[in-house]
Amino acid sequence: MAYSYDDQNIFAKILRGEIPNNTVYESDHALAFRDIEPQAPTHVLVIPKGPYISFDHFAAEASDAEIVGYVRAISEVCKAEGVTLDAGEGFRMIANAGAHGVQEVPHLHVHILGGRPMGRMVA
Ligand code: IU
Repeated sequence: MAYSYDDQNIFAKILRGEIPNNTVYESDHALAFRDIEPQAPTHVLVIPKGPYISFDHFAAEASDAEIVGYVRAISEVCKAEGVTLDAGEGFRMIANAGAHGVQEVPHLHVHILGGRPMGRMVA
């Protein structure tokens, strides 16, 4: 199925500054903010600034600079939240995609969850 990016999605509005958010990190290529319904002591969403719906879309279409910037942003968030293996107890990263992935907001976002042991992954 062909995709088309909806620039009225809530994260696009956040990126344009039309809706406030609780930013924890920002760079040229990425923005990270706290999830409004946190599922763990640390629950941060990391989004690329470009118009990408899902991780596969991003991985196929983004420039090398965008990809490196996004991955580094995830690293910086994990460090700032104290959940890295070096400074903390680890974390879970989730990127839901599409209907079967139960993706609510159609702009790529990685969930960084930490601060407590997660449950075993089940589908
Ligand atoms: P999902 O991976 O698309 O299912 O998750 C969307 C997340 O976005 C979910 O955890 C919401 O709580 C979160 N969220 C948010 O942080 N701010 C918002 O304005 C909206 C959703 I709408």
